[in-house]
Amino acid sequence: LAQPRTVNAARLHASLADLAQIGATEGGGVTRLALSDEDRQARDLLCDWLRQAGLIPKCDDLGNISAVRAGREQGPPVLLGSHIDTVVRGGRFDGALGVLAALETLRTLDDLGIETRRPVGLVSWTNEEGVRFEPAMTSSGVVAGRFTAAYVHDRRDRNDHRFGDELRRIGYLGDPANRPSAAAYLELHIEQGPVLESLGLAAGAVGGIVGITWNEVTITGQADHAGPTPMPLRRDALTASAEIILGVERLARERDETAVATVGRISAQPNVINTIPGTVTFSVDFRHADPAVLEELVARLRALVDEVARRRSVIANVDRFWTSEPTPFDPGVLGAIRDAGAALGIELSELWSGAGHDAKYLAEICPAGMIFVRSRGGLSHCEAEFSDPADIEVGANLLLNTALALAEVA
Ligand code: HGY
Ligand code: MN
Ligand code: MN
Repeated sequence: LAQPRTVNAARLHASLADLAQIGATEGGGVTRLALSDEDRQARDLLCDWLRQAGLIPKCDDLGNISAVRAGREQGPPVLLGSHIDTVVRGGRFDGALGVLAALETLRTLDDLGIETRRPVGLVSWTNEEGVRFEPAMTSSGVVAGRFTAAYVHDRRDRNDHRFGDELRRIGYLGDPANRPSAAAYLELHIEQGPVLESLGLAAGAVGGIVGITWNEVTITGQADHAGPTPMPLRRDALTASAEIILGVERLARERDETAVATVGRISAQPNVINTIPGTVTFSVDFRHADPAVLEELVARLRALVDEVARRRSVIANVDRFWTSEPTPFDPGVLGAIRDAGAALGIELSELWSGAGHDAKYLAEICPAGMIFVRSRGGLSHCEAEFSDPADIEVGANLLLNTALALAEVA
């Protein structure tokens, strides 16, 4: 890079603050679930910003919104993006930072009158979080050919609303012809973990994403009266689940210091004070960088469930419904990020992501990479999620200059 360029940080911070108003929670976070009214408002705002930047937003059949700034040559763009959907009472930076830093990159290219050889594009992926509609990263997954649009459109939320119907309801059921293409993909994201803070670094180059597998466990016992039913006669689905859940935690703790297991979602039926729970459903999220360990954790889960079910005379089912294999990112993109760091005088560490990202699926169809920005306290998926404005500026400048290198600035 001749000389590194820099973003208009004030404009980026203003856009982050504006977007964070949509779905703002009283604790200073954001709830903006995929295909909700808040998601629609955020999409409308993003499309307005894209038009104000002289771009034409396009929407595909999964609701992915993209826009491309022309390069000297035709062809697939260097695609920059992330997601604007959030978890429940999540933070204002998870996803939003990557989409708005991509927007800031496009705005800055115009401010500086820069012409690139390749087009540079922005994308906002629908339903990265997979919270309202499980699993996660469904819409980048369709573009990468890992899910069909029909499978994703048929996913249902807890109120039995169908993904495809909700997409139409908010007015963002677009055309398959508008699915974004990419010559390369780059995503700026908050780390959502403690590593950069422990190293005292503002940003990092991401080497890859760990493997993730999502399971749903269903335990069926016998609903019964809380009073007249003696303890030895009970087939309590919730106490059986409780034993399994503590076993799941033990599985990860005893495996090694990087294995993680989370039971994040649970529902007990009929969920009333004086009835022994008859049916309990809960999620089990395993993550590890080694695919063999992921398989071992699932095998141990199945053995644990079978043992508890037999001993407690309940019926158990484990449905392993999503697996995202460990994904190393492209060495060429990683090198471009490091070069941008050197040109900007920014010390970078290389680290892997424990969180899933759409970049995982893009890595299956083009050279892909990610840049991380430090998270205060390593916190994320909570209202306390925070990244320092100075760190955000560092991340956005890294994104801008890496994108320029990948797009071959004139
Ligand atoms: O689950 C994840 O890691 C991501 O936040 N969807
Ligand atoms: Mn995210
Ligand atoms: Mn997230």
